[in-house]
Amino acid sequence: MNQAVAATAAAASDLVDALATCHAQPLWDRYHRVTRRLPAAADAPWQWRWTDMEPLIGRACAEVSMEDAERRVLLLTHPAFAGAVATTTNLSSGLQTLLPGEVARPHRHALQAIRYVMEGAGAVTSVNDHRCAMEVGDLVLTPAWTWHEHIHPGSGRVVWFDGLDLPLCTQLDSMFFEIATPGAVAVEALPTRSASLRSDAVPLAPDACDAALAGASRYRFSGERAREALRRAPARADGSRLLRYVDGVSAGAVLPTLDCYLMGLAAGQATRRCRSTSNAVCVVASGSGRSVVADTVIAWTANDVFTLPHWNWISHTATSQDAVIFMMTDRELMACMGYLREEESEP
Ligand code: GTQ
Ligand code: FE2
Repeated sequence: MNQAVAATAAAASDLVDALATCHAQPLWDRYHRVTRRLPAAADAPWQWRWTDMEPLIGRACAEVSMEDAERRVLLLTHPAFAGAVATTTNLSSGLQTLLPGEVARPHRHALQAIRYVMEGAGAVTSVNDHRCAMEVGDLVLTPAWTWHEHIHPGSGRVVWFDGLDLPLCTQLDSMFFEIATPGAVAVEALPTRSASLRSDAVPLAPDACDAALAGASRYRFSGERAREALRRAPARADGSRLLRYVDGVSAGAVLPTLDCYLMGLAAGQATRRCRSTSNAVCVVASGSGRSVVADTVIAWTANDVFTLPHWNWISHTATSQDAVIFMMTDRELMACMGYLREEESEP
């Protein structure tokens, strides 16, 4: 190092130290560490196999009573977010189980959540006292600040996938929580912002669309209707069919932070490779297949859960006739923030 360069470096470091005493930093020497060229998801794609989780659900039912649990949920937590409850960026999820006769008491929170039923029937989720029946394939919404309880007057255990925006809500420090007291007043959810409809997805409205009715059907999408609509949806160029669950009033995403889809795959035909700044958690509704997520191959079958972290090239191929995947994404969140970027290429 010549003297002039050394003197400049010493002066720079002196300036850095002087800035530090005032809790300031120079941007110029760290610009490309602060402003990265590309997203780089913290988490690798991950899979929670039903064959691994099912016995643990059985154990939780045997070992944990609803007197001891606000909710009997096995959280699906990715190791890359150690210490935080996150399944992938912005999204958390879990497997919740209710046994016949059990009640998960009413509460409400700022967190926004969806429930997708994986096993059983006969349970009911009350959303602001509107009773939403829960059987396999049903989707139930619990928007921010709506009272919700789960009860199971039927027979056989009911297992469902819980999807929430917990990591985002934590990051924004916007968490509120209350347990219901007698006479608690309900606030109905507002319609979501009407948004960028995917041109290649068929919209599926809730069981009833009239927000003025504000009935259970506003918060529920029956699995039977969804499967029927998926069968009728036109196949895209790669043979897949896509359904988007939409708000009955706005025809936008079901919730401001959670945007849900149902995708049917044609056996043996790889979907067009795509990548997105949005993240997804997938629940295999039926059938089997494999998904390529960057360099990772995930072989999946019914009730497996796996993640599609952002900005990985993704393609899915069914190995059975009836392959259907439920997807919870933060796509609408990213679109509203101005951060949604999506690309497609041939397989
Ligand atoms: O069912 O109300 O997985 O409040 C996490 C938080 C489920 C619920 C979760 C919750 C719930
Ligand atoms: Fe809750």
